[in-house]
Amino acid sequence: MDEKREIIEALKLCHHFVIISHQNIDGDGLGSMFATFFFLKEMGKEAFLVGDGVVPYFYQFLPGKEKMLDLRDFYSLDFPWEVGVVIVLDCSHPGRLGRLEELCDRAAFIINVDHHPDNTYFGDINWVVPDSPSSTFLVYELIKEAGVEINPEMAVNLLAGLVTDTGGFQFVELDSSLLQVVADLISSGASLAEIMRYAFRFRRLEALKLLGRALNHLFYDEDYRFSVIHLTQEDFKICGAQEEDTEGIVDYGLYIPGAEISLLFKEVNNNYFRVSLRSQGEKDVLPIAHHFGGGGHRKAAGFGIKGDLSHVEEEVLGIVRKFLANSRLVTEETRKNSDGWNT
Ligand SMILES: [Mn+2]
Repeated sequence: MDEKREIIEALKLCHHFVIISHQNIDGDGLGSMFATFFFLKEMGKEAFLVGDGVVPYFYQFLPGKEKMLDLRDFYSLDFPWEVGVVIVLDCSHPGRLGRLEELCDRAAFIINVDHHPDNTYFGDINWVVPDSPSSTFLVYELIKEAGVEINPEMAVNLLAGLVTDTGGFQFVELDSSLLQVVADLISSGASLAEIMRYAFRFRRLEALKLLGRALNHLFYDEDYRFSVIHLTQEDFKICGAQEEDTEGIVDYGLYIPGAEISLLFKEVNNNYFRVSLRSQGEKDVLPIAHHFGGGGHRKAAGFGIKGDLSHVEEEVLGIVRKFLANSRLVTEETRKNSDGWNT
């Protein structure tokens, strides 16, 4: 039996579910959680959405967000059962769950559905498909396989995950089979224009001011073809901005013709930086993230690092240059070899 069928059998068999996703939640994490919640409701099950932190304001339009419980609210519920089945979505390993990790420790059974290539297979059932454009795409397949009709609440969430994780279908080839899934979700009640607007253009003034500062700081290394943007605590303070206001800023580094990698340093606490990495073309940024103890995808990854800005930048950029020099050597080597073969 494949994992998809196994999951459906487990869902049929059990009655109570806890649904969680990674900390610093994004559109795919939320979309997967909410769509799974409405799917389980449709199956007549009891499900709880448990979160760590607030839902960013530009994702508040997603149906289901009002059902989200904080961990403390969840524990204060008078529930007649222990933490039974925990469904973990869009999360490569329990360490990325933050405070929610303890739900995994208490779980009798863990269902792990994800598309991160560095997933650690921490569940009792692990359905991990690195080629999948989003985790909501997997939830979509699950709902289809179960023969449950997709209602508008599910459709909006499923499409939102797909749209946000692919940068509005810019980081993935929108082929006819994927377009058919999009069409199916639209005919089930999702509006692509609405999702696009909230995900990419619905930004408060503080976020736009922060974007302005970020672009002013942008540095481009012509030799190695990467961009660097940093945002310090001072930048956040001056703009009255929060970490959620950095959404999408790292992508601007890739606008420069020839840029292969973009880095964003966010000082989220004094001398603690969260670093976002993006790439386009053939470059894989996951090894850089792994080098610093982080994770993610080949074209979108991240990690955390302590220190003051100049030291942190020096250390990280040193590794980035080394990595790019190596990967260029490899490319040149391949070209030489292939020339050799051709002549
Ligand atoms: Mn995802």
